[in-house]
Amino acid sequence: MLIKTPLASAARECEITPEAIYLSRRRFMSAAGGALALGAFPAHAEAERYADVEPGALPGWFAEKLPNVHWQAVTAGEEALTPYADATHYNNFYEFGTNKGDPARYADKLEVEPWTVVIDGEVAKPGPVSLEQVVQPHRLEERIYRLRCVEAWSMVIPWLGFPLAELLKRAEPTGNARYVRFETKLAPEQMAGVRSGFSLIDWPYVEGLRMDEAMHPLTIMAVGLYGRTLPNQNGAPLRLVVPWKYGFKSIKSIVRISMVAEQPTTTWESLAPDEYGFYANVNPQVDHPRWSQATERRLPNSLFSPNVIDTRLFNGYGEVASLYSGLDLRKHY
Ligand SMILES: Nc1nc2c(c(=O)[nH]1)N[C@H]1C(S)=C(S)[C@@H](COP(=O)(O)O)O[C@H]1N2
Ligand SMILES: [Mo]
Repeated sequence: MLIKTPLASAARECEITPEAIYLSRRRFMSAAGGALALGAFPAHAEAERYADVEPGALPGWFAEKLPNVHWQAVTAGEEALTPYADATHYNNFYEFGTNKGDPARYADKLEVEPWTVVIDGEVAKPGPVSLEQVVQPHRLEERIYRLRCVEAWSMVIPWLGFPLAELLKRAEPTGNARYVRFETKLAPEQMAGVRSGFSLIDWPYVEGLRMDEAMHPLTIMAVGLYGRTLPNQNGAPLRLVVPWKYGFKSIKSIVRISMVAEQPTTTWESLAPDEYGFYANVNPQVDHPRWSQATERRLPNSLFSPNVIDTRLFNGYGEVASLYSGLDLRKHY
């Protein structure tokens, strides 16, 4: 999503990523024995599925949720999960740099403990809440979703999270709440990409949803993936996941959730409004001005197995279509 330099950045990423993935695979293979010994998973099948995931200590707020997780609450059918190493080493998180390997390299600097989220705006119960308070009342569900980036690559990721609707209702939105605005943490001393000034983004990263989109049961707040907490590069400790929209809507490392009356100004829309819309629904018939959106590269891929598949309207989540009846999807891209 680098503005004006798409070819240069694409070439660079192709060269860098396979090496990063190769190295991390080797590391995970040697760690695989230890992952099972940790015994953090309630069911044998889950442990098998995620046997190659990096072992590590789990924070209390997460560990206490694991025995009651609703595994595979939503699946992607027969579609294979993207390997953990790819999902955690091919990332967009511009606060840590614009190359796909930068977040995995630099996001460990992000301090995620303690973490506070401010909930405010058109709500009866505003206030700062700790991460523990945000998560505590909710049962975690595993949602295996396709993630389709606007750059025409995609993955299949098993998130752990809960419906955003449940969290918003706790704050008791007023009748004036028509949109939800989300903000990412801004900590330049921890974020090499912010300090570099290279990406032209006016920080903090901001995203937004219409209230009915936010309340849709497919929209989740994610706190984990592959049976673990979120790695920093994937948006620890709390991020949005909206599977029928381009990946840039799924904002990471959230510190503020505001219910508002007016459509919020969002990061990519304000940077290049003719290229990135507020809605950003996945749509194979509405091309990006500089490339087609009809197909996508399902990662991992390579020169010899490009793994190109057709992109589907709403990323295959056709049940959201009723949210947009009467809306011209070409105009409101
Ligand atoms: N704060 C923040 N959130 C962000 C981004 C970002 O640069 N900063 N990139 C977005 C984009 S373009 C995509 S495709 C997804 C990638 O999520 P993943 O790295 O977990 O796959 O995160 C989204 N959320
Ligand atoms: Mo993206």
